[in-house]
Amino acid sequence: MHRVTSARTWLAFPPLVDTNFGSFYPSTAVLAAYLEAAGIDTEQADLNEEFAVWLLERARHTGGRPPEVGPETMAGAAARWLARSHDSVFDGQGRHDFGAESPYGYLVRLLSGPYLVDPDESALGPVDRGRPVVAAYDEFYAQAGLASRIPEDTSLIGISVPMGPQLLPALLLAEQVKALGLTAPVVLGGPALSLMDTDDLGRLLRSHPAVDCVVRFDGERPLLELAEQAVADAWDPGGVAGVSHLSAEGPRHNAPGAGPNLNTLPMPQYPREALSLLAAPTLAVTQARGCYWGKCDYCDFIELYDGSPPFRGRHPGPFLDELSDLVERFGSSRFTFITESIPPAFARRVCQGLLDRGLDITWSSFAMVDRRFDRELLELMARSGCEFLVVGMETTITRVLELVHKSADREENLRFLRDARDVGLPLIVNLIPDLPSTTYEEAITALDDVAEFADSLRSVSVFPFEATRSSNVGRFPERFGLEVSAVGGSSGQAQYALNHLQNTDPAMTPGQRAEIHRRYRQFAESVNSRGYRAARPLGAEPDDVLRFAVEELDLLEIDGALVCTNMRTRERVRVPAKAAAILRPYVRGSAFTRRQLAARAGESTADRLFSNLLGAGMLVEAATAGEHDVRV
Ligand code: B12
Ligand code: SF4
Repeated sequence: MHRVTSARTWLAFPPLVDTNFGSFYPSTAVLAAYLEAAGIDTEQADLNEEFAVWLLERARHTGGRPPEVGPETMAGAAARWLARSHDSVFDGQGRHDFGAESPYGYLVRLLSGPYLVDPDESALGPVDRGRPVVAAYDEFYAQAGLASRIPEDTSLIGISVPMGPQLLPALLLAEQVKALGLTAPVVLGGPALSLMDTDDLGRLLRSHPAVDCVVRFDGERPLLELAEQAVADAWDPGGVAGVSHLSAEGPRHNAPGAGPNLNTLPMPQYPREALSLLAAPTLAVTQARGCYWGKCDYCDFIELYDGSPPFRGRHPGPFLDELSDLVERFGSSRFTFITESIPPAFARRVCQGLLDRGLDITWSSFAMVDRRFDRELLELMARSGCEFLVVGMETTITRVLELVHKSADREENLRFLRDARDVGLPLIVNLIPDLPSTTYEEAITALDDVAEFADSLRSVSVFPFEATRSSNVGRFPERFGLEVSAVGGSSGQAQYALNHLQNTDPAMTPGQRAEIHRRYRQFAESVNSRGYRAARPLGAEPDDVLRFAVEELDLLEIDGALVCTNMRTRERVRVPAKAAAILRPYVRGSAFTRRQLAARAGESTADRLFSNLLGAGMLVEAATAGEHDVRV
């Protein structure tokens, strides 16, 4: 086979990371910078963002009924509504407003739900072409115009797979690229592959010949070496540290070498054209690889850097320089720090540096509860633009925290919550209701503890416990009171079923666990929905003039019943057929009063309908009865 010999690498970020819509994930930018510094041209393709746009177009072209989306689901409502309100997720300049801060961005994420595939065992075998989701991805790639976008003289194609749900689309992309007749080797890398068991990786390589090799852990050095081999027409992945490939004898997994010193890395090369399409991207700046604590037994984050020291941090100076550079070059103002948990000493110096340089940005970061985040430092962080910290608190039960080797105990956790509240530093608190050995009573106590601070939290995320095979808990389940079993629930939280260890935890009965999950979720929902629940219109008087909030509503008729979804407040009500018939004259936006409704339906029915619709945010005030009519 004749190989091309130009020094050009094409790097792609495939779907599906819906939570990254509207932003640019940094892996390709970081790798491109490293290759470019060594004289290798690179091109980057954010196919994940393109997939979001494709979904929106598909919703439009199918009249809001894409074939994979059930019409009664929230995704179905999102498809119908976005098909007619397409502009709501673009800004005045046509840039994507899909991110977490956009009021309707969540609808694009909802729309992508049916395409999210959590890879299980079946991902290791050949692709099942009968699956509708496979056909959808094939269709997406077909219209993406890969043939004209990947230069013919490309010497290497890299596909970045940080998250589990990207695995299937990445494998399909590899096949598509090979089907174009390109001879460039296809290399996959990213955390989803680094965390994969090597036996599984071997099976994957055997059944996916379109993948020439996989890079595990830090990508810079192995990718450069592979790219240089490809350019020199001397392809030999077996000679590169950190690479898994299929040799004549079967799958081979080379031990990884040490990753680069983060202080010597060039600045990430974010592609200007891709960023110019985004209304308010959050850019990522590397703070560290590895965690300065690194002891929590259920944690996978610390498993990502085999071959390297457990913690590599950056100096505050170059970190601040990178922030200044990104502000200057792209006008960016929102950043996320890439770190498992920001070290307090680093935070102090960077926050002071931000204030000294007058850098007007907002930033967010993972952090762990550490007594060195005292009230004064938390206040400095808030002042320097910290939009929020994501804190993996998990629980407040000291016994359990000690068992899994978390750093803080109950008192420290509560102190942290109190100080953050008092200085106005918003927190996103992650909770795991059922860390190994947690009893029902303990789970309730922890919930009560955190609920005390509900008003001051930005949001709460609940992650039912999931033992991953690549963590200490997965390797030594008996130390944590877990019984390995053939069956056992997977919450889907890791979104990577392949890495799930089936187990049962006898500390709670299945019924208790379900009840605990329900209570935690209810708590999280009550905190998280505060921001978007509308203030209710009054409508208390019989002659108050109201109408359906048609601009915000999706209405679906099923056998005469009406399913109303408010796309802004995310609320949904099902109006039975009889009541729907009474409301029919008004569902297109005509104004009406309770008195008018009572005349048609009787006092008590009108009262009930009114309070249900008002309670669920389906009605708004209108100017005058009968004069307002908005097209649905
Ligand atoms: C920040 C973050 C996010 C952010 C990303 C925002 C951003 N950065 O722009 C958001 C919020 C989107 C996110 C979402 C999720 N995340 Co996340 N995230 C992270 C985190 C903490 C950092 C990611 C990052 O920016 N890294 C910096 C880049 C430069 O590093 P990198 O991607 O690892 O790339 C390096 C190497 O992997 C390699 N490499 C990468 N690509 C390629 C390609 C080639 C060809 C080669 C050779 C090498 C290579 O080289 C790079 C340089 O060394 C990681 C943990 C971590 N420390 O990496 C988890 C992590 C990636 N996330 C994880 C998970 C589970 C999720 C979610 C699924 C969680 C959930 N249940 O909702 C969701 C995704 C859901 C979805 N479908 O949308 C897991 C993935 C595990 C797995 N097997 O799937 C990780 C590893 C954390 C963990 N251990 O649990 N996440
Ligand atoms: S603090 Fe967070 S990242 Fe660090 S070891 Fe614990 S869970 Fe993992």
